[in-house]
Amino acid sequence: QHKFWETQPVGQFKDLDNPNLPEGPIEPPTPLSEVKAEPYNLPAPYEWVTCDMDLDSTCTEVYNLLTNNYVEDDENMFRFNYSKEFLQWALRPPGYYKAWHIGVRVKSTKKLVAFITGVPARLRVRDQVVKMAEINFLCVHKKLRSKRLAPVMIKEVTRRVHLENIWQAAYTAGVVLPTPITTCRYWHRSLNPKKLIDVGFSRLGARMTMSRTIRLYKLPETTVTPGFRKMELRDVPAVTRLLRGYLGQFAVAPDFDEDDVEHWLLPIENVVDSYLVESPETHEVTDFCSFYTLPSSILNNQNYSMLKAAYSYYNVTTKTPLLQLMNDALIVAKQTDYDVFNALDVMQNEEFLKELKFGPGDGQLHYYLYNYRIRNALNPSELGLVLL
Ligand code: NHW
Ligand code: EN5
Repeated sequence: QHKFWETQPVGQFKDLDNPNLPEGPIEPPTPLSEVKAEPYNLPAPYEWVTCDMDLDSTCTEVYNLLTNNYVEDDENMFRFNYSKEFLQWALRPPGYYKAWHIGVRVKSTKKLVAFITGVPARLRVRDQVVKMAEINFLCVHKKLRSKRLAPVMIKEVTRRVHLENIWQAAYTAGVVLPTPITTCRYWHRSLNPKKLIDVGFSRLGARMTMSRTIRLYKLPETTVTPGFRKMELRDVPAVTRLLRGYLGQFAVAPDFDEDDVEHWLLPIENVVDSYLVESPETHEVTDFCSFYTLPSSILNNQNYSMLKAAYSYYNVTTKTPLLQLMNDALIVAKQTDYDVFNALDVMQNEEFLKELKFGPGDGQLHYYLYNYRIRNALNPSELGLVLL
């Protein structure tokens, strides 16, 4: 069934009903001298490369590989189109390792045909803070699929993570693997319903006309919360305090310090956006919301080639009702020309999804840990982690 995953230190399906297995690492670290010093063997035509994401030329090659070969929806109508600026942001957080940005090239032509990455992160699982790698952007060129290249790439990134004395990882996937710590659903809030319907992202509801649909999703021109503004560098300490206080309640969540918050949440145009509420009276930062920008290529449409999507990231309230804060997030996303605002049913998101007219999507997102067992699957609302 899973010839590769059965050999890996991950929760296995056969153990799902076993209540005696302890929570925590599945296997202990080995001495670094026992970590394989040489890269795994690739089929003869290919070679490993470390991708220097500082180089615009390398970034362009990675961008092109992903733009043409990365994740699609189940009907192959849309494909994620991460921008170069986004990739540079996602892959160079505080303390990142260049060696974890791994490419596979054709030896003879140097063409980039596969990619996988890790970035370091501290994740808290219940009361334990664990150093981990977040693995993302696994991609094999469409013409090289089903040749068991992915397991070699996963073993190679694992080896390079081990060399940094890190023994756990977190990752997400749209496919079911052994075994999810939780399974989330994507929800979608139409901002530009006419375009979404024209490109087949959504459908006109039963007994609905286009003009009724446009009216249904209409939003105010301006935000309503007094003191709502974009986050700035000077806000990093206050946002870190807010976020740390908030994420403490979830079973699995990142352990962010100020450097992490500066990197992951300070606005970068067309990459990540953060807004907060500064009390007009006390100047205290009381609430915070954020989203990242991930367009999708529209694969077979005469009129449009790109869908501009915002993805809900981390949101925290202490004073403003969450519904009102997220409505303001929708308003600024609409102002900045996004077509759709997406969110997972993680954290407290269920509190606003239905009320703010998000509808359930046809995609799921499964969350996984490598070499760390969790005794029972979590409810999505117990998860405080969003991966890009
Ligand atoms: S999820 C997005 C993954 N990328 C895509 O879906 C892009 C389009 N698809 C492809 O490029 C976000 C290929 O289909 C890929 C598979 C490359 C996906 N995760 O080479 P084979 C991430 O990037 C298993 C894990 O023949 P292929 C997260 C599959 O179950 N495993 O397939 C990445 C089978 O194993 P099994 C996946 O279609 C997390 C084997 O691969 C997978 O040519 C990585 C088949 O290989 C997936 N998304 O290439 C794990 N998709 O046992 C990190 C398939 O079932 C683990 N497979 O026989 C932690 C590592 C670090 C540890 C540190 C201590
Ligand atoms: C980890 N970093 O399936 C990424 N997207 O619902 C890897 N559906 O956009 C894992 N099929 O439902 C990625 N429209 C896993 C997700 C892969 C991409 C994916 C889904 C998520 C998606 C759209 C389009 C479907 C097109 C046909 C969808 C319905 C929207 C509608 C709006 C109005 C209210 C009801 C819902």
